[in-house]
Amino acid sequence: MPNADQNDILFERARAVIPGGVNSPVRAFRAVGGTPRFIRRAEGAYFWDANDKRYIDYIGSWGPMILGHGHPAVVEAVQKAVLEGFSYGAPTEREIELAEAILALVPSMEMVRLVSSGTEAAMSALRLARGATGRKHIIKFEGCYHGHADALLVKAGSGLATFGHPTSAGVPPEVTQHTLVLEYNNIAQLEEAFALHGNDIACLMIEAIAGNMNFVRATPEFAKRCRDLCTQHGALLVFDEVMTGFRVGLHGAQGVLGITPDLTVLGKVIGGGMPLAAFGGPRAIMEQLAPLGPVYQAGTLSGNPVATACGLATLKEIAKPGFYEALSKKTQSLVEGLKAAAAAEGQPFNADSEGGMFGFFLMNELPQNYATVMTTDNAKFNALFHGLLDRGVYIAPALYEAGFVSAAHSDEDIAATIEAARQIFKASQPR
Ligand code: KE4
Repeated sequence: MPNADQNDILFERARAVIPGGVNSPVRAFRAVGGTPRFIRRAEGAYFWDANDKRYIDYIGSWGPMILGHGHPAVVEAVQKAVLEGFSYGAPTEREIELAEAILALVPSMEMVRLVSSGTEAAMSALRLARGATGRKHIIKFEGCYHGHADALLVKAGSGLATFGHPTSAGVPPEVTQHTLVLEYNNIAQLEEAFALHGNDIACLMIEAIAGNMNFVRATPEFAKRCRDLCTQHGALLVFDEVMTGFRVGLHGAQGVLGITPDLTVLGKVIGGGMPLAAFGGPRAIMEQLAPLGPVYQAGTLSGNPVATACGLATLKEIAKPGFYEALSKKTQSLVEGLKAAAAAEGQPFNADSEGGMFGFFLMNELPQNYATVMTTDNAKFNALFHGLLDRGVYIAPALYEAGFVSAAHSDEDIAATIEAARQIFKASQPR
């Protein structure tokens, strides 16, 4: 009897006690099929599954592991922190240090509140925007994901005047009735929405480089219109940088685009792999938050001393001179290599990257919106995903997810990835 696949065994056990066998849906491989890999350990650019098979990791915990797994300075900081205590439920100096470090790197923020997940940060920023403006309506874009707070689990209504409908059971339509869902990069729609509802809009929330539809950039014109229309109508511009913050560059997507949002939502990298996220902005807005102001927000583990130690140690490393130049160069070499491999085999393919974040599409264009991304041939993507997985390369198990390169990925890892993809492109040649 060949060695039983330990991932199958664990998956069966997991499904008996955890819905779908996972604690976050995308991990279940339902979009790509097959058995999720149960990871036993990780180091640098790699992790090993339950069969002790090694993979080059392009998930990086969906963004946080920008230094790679187990960076010595981060491990040391966490080990020291846990010996001082896991959690106090009282303020600590380290929370001040992390807040100061974030504010030094995100000039649009004068104050920041630490929380434990991107969902919590986006949800809180939304409540703050509504509280600070006294308005109810919000704008989001199809293809952007801001966590699973009820008001943000919305799909587009039938037209501009109509508001969104819930994308999830358990979300009453009353909760999403104030959420307008527009097409990403569609300036005409944006202008119409503000013309119709401008004075009732509390905020516009956007991923300025959208990693939840793989990798779609807001055009500079679109991003500027979002900024200008929010200013003109007194709505707050909220950049959800949970994924792009400290990932696409030291100053995030707002640094790449040169746009100053009113509020910024952060997560992933700032926690270095521990549960930590944040939201922040100008003092006048942030001081609307409890305990100073009327907008309530709280959290047992907010600013957790171990998570803040992990985040601080991570930020210290990425703030070092040359970090992003080296990371960007490595990511670009991956993207250019994949494009060349696909072209050599006559496969429709395009890709883009910024800093340590990349995306690719099995089409020759770079999509500008969600509808175009979703025209991807699922079967072709799944074949590529599993072909890479079999060759020890782990990319996102869904075509609408971005990829992440860490400082630990070597040139050899990049070359091996490109070669693996070339073999798959070649094999999928029409005979
Ligand atoms: P969390 O609640 O998962 O920490 O963050 C929610 C969130 C908010 N905003 C953006 C732009 C995000 O990308 C996310 C979470 N990203 C997904 C990956 N696309 C996390 C992976 C998962 O859901 O398991």
